[in-house]
Amino acid sequence: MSDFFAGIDPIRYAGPEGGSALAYRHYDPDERVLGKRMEDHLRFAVAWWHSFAWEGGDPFGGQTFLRPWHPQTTMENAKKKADAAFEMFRILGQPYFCWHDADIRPEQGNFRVNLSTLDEITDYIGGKMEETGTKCLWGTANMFSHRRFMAGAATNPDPDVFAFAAATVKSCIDATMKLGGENYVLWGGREGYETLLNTELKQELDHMGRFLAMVVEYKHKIGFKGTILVEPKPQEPSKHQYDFDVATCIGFLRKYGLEDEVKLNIEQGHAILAGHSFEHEIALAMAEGMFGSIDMNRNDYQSGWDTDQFPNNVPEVALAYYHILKGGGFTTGGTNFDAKLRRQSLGAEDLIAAHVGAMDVCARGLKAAAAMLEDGGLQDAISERYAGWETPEAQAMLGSDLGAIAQRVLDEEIVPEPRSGRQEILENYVNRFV
Ligand code: XUL
Ligand code: CO
Repeated sequence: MSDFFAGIDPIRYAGPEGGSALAYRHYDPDERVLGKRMEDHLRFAVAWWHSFAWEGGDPFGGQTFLRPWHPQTTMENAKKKADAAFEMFRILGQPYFCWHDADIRPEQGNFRVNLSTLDEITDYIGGKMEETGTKCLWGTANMFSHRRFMAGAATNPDPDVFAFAAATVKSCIDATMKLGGENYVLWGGREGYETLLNTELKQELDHMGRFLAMVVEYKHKIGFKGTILVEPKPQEPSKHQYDFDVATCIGFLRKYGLEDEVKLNIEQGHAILAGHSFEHEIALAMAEGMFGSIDMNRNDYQSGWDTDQFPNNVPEVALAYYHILKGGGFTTGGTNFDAKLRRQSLGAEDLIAAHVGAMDVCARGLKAAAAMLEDGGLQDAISERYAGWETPEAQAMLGSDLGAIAQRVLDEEIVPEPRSGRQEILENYVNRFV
């Protein structure tokens, strides 16, 4: 037991008018949305790194949070941190959590020690999962914080770092499988480069492709049933990251023959950094059959960096879930709050309130998305806009050639008539639901 959250009762659904600051107003796990429980649609996960490991630093100053499990350099404190985590999971009642190896055990620098501490802490966490029923959505390896990874992991010019990274990922897939994880994520924070002056770009891409293929081979070898996910991000910490956005990742996966094996974990803030909207990234991954999971957060639109704030914009979230529902919803994926407090938000109550608010925003977004889908107005407008393609002549054109098409334009004196895209009307329509 941890007393970090002492005095905070489990959060209950109190309805939209609920009085207390710490109550769900929209997230009711058992409420049915499109015939399925809300909890089963959203599949919320808490991120161990931001909620428990992050100490409140920024580029101009260090730690602001003084947690009872700091410093995070001993196994004793790793266990205290796990106690606090499971106490928070009990209060929130969310079904899942996600972790990096470096979040859950101290980093002691030597692979043999890292292996045994990971084993010890996953025994400890596994016991708590059994007691409480909280599950692991995904695990991952942190291959971007330690100085050994400063020039990348799979893309490092030093083969010893490639080897260390491969050993680390093997241990983290093993640990994810041990904890019943439903996915395994690779985010290549330093898989990229700072300057071409010292970088062999093609070789690095080939190494990254081979590394990912080895991950897939290993997953099959040990019978891990979870989904392998890669997480796009354009930059930060690297100046250029190879997994820039969904489109880049899809091209990469196809080049290395991994398109049927690997799916995407899409983060709102990363989409914004890449110059896209969240729903664009989701819709593109859905269209290509590579949608896996989401990291839900938001970026500050003025800062231009990855601020990882908790989501609070219902219209944006509604459009994201609209595309998720339209594509059939999550299978092994879920909604992971890859989001951290502001560094002045010191209290245990701040941490709980951040998650409660975020879960409510997602629940409102989901309900709005479901209502739009049921109403069908957006789909009707799209079907109408593309209706011309249902004619036999239009379909035949796709199997034709430029010469024949040109002849038809001459023969039939085709003069296209521009039509309204009705954007404002559709924006007004969406606003009726959010
Ligand atoms: C970093 C980020 C990571 C990944 C997991 O921007 O999103 O936390 O989600 O490594
Ligand atoms: Co993320």
